[in-house]
Amino acid sequence: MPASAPSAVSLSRYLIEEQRAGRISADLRQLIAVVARACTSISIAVSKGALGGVLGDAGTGNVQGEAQKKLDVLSNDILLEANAWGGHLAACASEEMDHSQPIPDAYPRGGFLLLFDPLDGSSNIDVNVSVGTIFSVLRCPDGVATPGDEHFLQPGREQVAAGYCIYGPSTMLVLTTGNGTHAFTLDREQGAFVLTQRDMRIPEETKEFAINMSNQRHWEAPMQAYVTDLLAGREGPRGKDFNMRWIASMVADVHRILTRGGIFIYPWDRKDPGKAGKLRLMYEANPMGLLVEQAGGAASTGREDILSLRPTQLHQRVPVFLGSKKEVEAAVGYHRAHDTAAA
Ligand code: P6P
Repeated sequence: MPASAPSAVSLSRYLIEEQRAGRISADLRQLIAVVARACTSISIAVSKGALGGVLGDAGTGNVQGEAQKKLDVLSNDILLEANAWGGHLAACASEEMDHSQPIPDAYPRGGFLLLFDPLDGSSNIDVNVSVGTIFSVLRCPDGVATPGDEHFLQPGREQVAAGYCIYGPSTMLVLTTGNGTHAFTLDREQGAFVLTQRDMRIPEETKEFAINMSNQRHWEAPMQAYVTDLLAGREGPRGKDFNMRWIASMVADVHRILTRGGIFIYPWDRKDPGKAGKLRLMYEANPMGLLVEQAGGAASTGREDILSLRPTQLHQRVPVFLGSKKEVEAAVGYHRAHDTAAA
């Protein structure tokens, strides 16, 4: 062994140590390594920007009714191709695909289900703002040879791994396998992710909130009351001034919160009353909720723990309040008080 300073811990070494400690299986270790390699390929494509011929719309739409960016489609393809031969998956599901996709018979299959938002925040791509990949790993139910959408419908607490890769000034992979939340930075020269922050912790208190204020007139009463009190600052009932940030890339807003605290909110609003919220439970709220909880934060719909929800549809949407534990509890308190008064 070299006598020099302790060597940097690569993602590969971290995962082997977790496997040796009995906290993850060899198959899960290898699945995460495949996803990380796919994220490295996406990072390379994203960083080319206009030079890569990958900006702008793909001219197609997804099941969400959203116009797909070229990079949405490319990122989705990269993740599917990387996992086809991985041998650790039984099926994949994606924001960009109407239904889940079993690993074809011609390819090796494994015991996990992988869900992902291949390029979250892609509306920011054309203005060069950070975007990211969000992923969630579930176990394929025993005895299911060819999983369908219904086999993905497991509560967020069943996740065996969750993470995101943020493509910003640096590319970072933030990961949990249920033993804390850890950050790895891509060393482009080595082509490897290096552990740069072990055990991220979200401060319980915060003075920073993230929300799209343009929707304020569409929110329900407890949401109006909660934000009004935030804006009242130290003269108001909260007794302190708050700052606001909104990047409109969930990965970037959540990464800031994991790094320095805050509360991220995308509540239900009356703009489209039939929708429970904007963000998707299975491949946005659940993985982000697990990462945040593992870092000492909280994740709620405003009324229920996100990770305890029993999913009913692959692309279902939920209201999202996540981040600093005491601030999420404060927001939930406004909703609870409203519901009690209305009962
Ligand atoms: P709005 C991106 O489209 C996304 O799904 C999240 O990444 C982000 O937090 C949210 O939508 C932004 O929504 O309504 O502010 O554009």
